[in-house]
Amino acid sequence: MADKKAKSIDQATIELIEKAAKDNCNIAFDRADEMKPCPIGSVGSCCKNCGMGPCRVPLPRGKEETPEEQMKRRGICGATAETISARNFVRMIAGGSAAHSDHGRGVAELFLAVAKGEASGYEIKDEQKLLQLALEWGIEIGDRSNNEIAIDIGEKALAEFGKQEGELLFISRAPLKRQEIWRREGVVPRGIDREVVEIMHRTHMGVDQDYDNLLKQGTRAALADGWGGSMIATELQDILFGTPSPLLSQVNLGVLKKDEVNIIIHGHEPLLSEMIVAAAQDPQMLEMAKSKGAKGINLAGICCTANEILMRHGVPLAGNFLQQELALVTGAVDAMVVDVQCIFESLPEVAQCYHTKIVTTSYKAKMKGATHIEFEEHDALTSAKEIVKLAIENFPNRGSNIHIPEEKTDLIAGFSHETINYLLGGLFRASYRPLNENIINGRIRGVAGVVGCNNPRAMHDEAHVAMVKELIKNDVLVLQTGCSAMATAKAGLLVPEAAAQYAGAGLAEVCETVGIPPVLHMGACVDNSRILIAATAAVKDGGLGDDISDLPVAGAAPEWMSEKAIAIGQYFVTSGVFTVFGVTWPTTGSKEVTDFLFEGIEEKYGGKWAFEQDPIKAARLMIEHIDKKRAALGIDKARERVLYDMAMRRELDEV
Ligand code: SF4
Ligand code: MSK
Repeated sequence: MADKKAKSIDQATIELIEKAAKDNCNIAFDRADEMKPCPIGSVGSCCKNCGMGPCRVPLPRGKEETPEEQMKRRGICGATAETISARNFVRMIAGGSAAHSDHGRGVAELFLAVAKGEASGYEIKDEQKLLQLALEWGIEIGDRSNNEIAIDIGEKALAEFGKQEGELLFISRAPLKRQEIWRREGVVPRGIDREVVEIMHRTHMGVDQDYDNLLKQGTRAALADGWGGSMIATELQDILFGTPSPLLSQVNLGVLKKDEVNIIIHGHEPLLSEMIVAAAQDPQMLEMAKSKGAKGINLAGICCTANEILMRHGVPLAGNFLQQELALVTGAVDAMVVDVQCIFESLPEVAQCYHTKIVTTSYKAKMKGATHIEFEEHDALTSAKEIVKLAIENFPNRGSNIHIPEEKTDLIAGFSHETINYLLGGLFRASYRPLNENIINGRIRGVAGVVGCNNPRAMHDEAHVAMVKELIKNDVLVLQTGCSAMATAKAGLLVPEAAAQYAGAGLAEVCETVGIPPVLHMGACVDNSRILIAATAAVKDGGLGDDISDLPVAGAAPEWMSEKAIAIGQYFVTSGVFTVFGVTWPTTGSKEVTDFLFEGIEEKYGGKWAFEQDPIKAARLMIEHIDKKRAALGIDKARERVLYDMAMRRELDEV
């Protein structure tokens, strides 16, 4: 059992929080203690969308509100608590979709530059995926070169952002029934930028004043993220940098090395970090490191940039979101390179307690107190070498106040949709059939996507680990991305041996037969689009209904904090997935809006939200939902027999 007073279940984190206190270094855990969340803003009841406000419309405490009282709860402009709550919620979706999608746009721009031969150092790594996408998008292949084909793909991908009319291209990947639902509800996204801009317009003072209509636009923008911007990012990154396949690496702050130059890569976009991986292996750089007394150059990652370079190069993970400051507190990080998203503005301040250089690399994300070395796509290797050099030169400045925790755990990552396909079906008959069959026969009860951040309002990593353990114990195969995958990796759940130790008998049998962990690391936050593809592949393989909402699947973000998590949750829900969030829920200031998101939305989209802070209870809600879907499919009886059926056991052995 975790010590309830501790701020984390992770020993490395606990040690470094203590060290930060000794070093008089203020970190997020301290700030969370010092500043409680605003009780009005946290439930979505504060509007500051114009200069007449901010207007606060909190629920009255301790008593049921009469309809008359409810009508009086309005902003100066007359906006109701419902409108204010829905506006705040969909603005979060706009923020999240914009972040993922602008990442996708950056990838598309680099992709096009590479195809045109204007970005030296990069090349197309996955030809098969390039050709598949060309076929899917109706781009001529013939005897054209890869670069010629890639130019057409890059242009088509970029046009998705500004498309004024029509449907996003990847919408056609969804099961047909799902596409019909979206068309019926009028939420098929047009251009990604258009959907985000329309949210900002409709939530401006005095525009859309119907919460249902606001949430509808929120759905359209969220779908533009999941089946648009994020999917474009994932697909083009795979073509450019290689589609991930399983590899072994390690996670936690123990991956830092006392006698090497430590460089941490943090953020979300792998464009420059791909080059930093190359620069860190450059013989000249290694020579320079040795001349400064270091034995080598050690790269490690934080947050989703880390997941990207882990999945493709096996670069170890230093830690997740709440460990970013703690990496500096070790005193052993010579440079931390950041790109965009999830980066604490406090990093330069924390770095001052030690010797670390903070390097910003995106013109979109600068910080006071950091060194800016801009990512130059036309000559990225030069920027990357400059950064590595800066870190090497800083190595001799390390003080003696160093503590690298011992904790580091093995993990297997790299489970792209393509890999799962091959692993289950074999190279020549790649398919989801074995997965579907094992779901139908009940060895696998269902599949859960557990994703998202850390949040210092909850014990670091506890909910991720407790929830995932409960799910796999109950034979639910878990797919993960983001900081959640790192949390469970630290707990030792991302190795094949975890199946025997933690999984239920049915899931363990399947994992042992295929040789996979019971928890599959699928990548970064934009790679939640891989989960949509995997779900669609399971539908298309047959036997589990004809829509994502028929599948025995569920989603969760037990320690979420970012607007991106809300966008992801909304596209999961409106793609037909029951999705549970922990920590806090941002619309509870309005009963109508919350009731709609928790119940009414299911009638329209077949998926719905839930909020549960207790990770075990949340896991049980997911399992209940999975069982309900199994019953609807008529496969609930198979599960009752599964542990007793020797013929089925023999059949599995023969796979
Ligand atoms: Fe207040 Fe309306 Fe202005 Fe919001 S838009 S701050 S509710 S007056
Ligand atoms: S990095 S969005 S804290 S998962 Fe993708 Fe982690 Fe959440 Fe950032």
